[in-house]
Amino acid sequence: MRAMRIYFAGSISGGREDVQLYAEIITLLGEFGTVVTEHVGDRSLTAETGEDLEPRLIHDRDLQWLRSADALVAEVSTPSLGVGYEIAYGVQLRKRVLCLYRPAQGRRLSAMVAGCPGLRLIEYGDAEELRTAIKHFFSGE
Ligand code: 6IA
Repeated sequence: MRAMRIYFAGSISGGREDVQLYAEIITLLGEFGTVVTEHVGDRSLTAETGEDLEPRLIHDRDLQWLRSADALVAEVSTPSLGVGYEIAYGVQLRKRVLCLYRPAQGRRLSAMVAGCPGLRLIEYGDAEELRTAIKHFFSGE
């Protein structure tokens, strides 16, 4: 049986404040399958420099990876147009979609994610809750 392919989505142009967290999530996801977007957790990929590729190439390549994936996991605490777009695309393709959100004072998750029936939204506060959320999602609970 081939390993599950997991597309991880996290903010790039939207801000890289959580990049360390993305790297930790990617490591956790590695226990359940192959993460096809490891670069999202790469510190050297910043909002300013980004990848030195044409936007069209990035768009087409990322959507191809998403089509080839079994599941989409998105960290949505830092708002990102690209992550929102990928979530919508994943939901349309009827992929399994997990959104991970860290509530904090002064921010509110977009209703387009919070109210979307085609995805699973889990709020977490610490690394333990994050680990449990991911484990439950992949064990089908
Ligand atoms: O709107 P954002 O940039 O925050 O969107 C982030 C999401 O879109 C991530 O989950 C990625 O899958 C995808 N994405 C956006 N930009 C890139 C990129 N280079 N390379 C790979 N995936 C990307 C960024 C270059 C840019 C800063 C000019």
